Amino acid sequence: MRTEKILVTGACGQIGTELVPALRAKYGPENVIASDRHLVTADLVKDGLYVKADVMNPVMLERVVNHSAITQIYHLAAVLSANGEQNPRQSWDLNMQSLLHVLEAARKRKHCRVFWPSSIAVFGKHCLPAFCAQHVPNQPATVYGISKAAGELWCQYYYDQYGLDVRSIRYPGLISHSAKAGGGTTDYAVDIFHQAIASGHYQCFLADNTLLPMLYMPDAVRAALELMDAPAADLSVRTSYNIWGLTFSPKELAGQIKQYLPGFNISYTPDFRQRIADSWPASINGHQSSKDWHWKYEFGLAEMAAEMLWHLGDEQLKKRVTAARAGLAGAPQPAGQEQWL
Ligand code: AKB
Repeated sequence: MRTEKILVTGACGQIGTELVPALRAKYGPENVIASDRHLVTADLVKDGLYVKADVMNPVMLERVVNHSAITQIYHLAAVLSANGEQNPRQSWDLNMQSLLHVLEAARKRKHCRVFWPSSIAVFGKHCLPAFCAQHVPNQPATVYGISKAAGELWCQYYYDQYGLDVRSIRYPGLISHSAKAGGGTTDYAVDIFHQAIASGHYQCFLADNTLLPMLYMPDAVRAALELMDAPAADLSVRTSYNIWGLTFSPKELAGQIKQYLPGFNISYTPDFRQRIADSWPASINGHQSSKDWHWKYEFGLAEMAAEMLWHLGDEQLKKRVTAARAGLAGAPQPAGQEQWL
């Protein structure tokens, strides 16, 4: 079995902060290079290899890939949906150029597998609002979504033309306790926990009943690892896979938080991000990923909210969450969304 040598770009972002430790645990810290364009002093540097590298510089990227004989690249660097709308041209350039640089570096290196996160932002107004299927005409409404939709086609192209083993997931909103959200439309689902604990109040930038697909970060990280481990012959999608996950609204999430912080209150002041959220489906159909690589998420809304509060809370809140969860042990769990079909 060959030793995998892994490069992660955009490693200091929301996904990288949890994916890099998972990769280091799986492949050994000596085999995983975290990289970002900012030199950071976080655990990513302390706990393993780190290079300061800009994915917009193809020469530098290829030097790292060749010098370390990289066999897998996780290309995470991107500008997300809300930030992207502030500077569309710059976001397009970063999202597209960096992907093309990575695909080229991997193609030239040969036998180098690529993981690239796409997003539910590829979906647009002509998609079904619920259980949006894998293959639909997608007309994204944001520059981020346009760059992800185009990127998916580039992945398919590199697979078809050069046999490049590139794999991708259309991530929904991701919720993590160890990394702040990074400029997306689903950020509220992370910020709400920080504000609930810090001040007992959250002013939400989406309307109370806005349903969006979401996933807890440990599930998102596991999905990337499982897809990258799947036998190539089993994969029928080389653009990007829909995956099953959660669906909830700000009001429903606030209700979960109130169970542990009864004084918590939320107000709603929708801003420009409401238009983006309204262009996305409330849920997606992940049937193909379950079929091809057996994807199943573990964390439901209640488990995710309890875990978030436990990780972010003080000793008192931790105790309250632990006690409440112990009381629930053995109780029937709510059905996963795929069972509603
Ligand atoms: C965003 O809100 O832009 C991202 C995403 C859904 O891809 N979290």
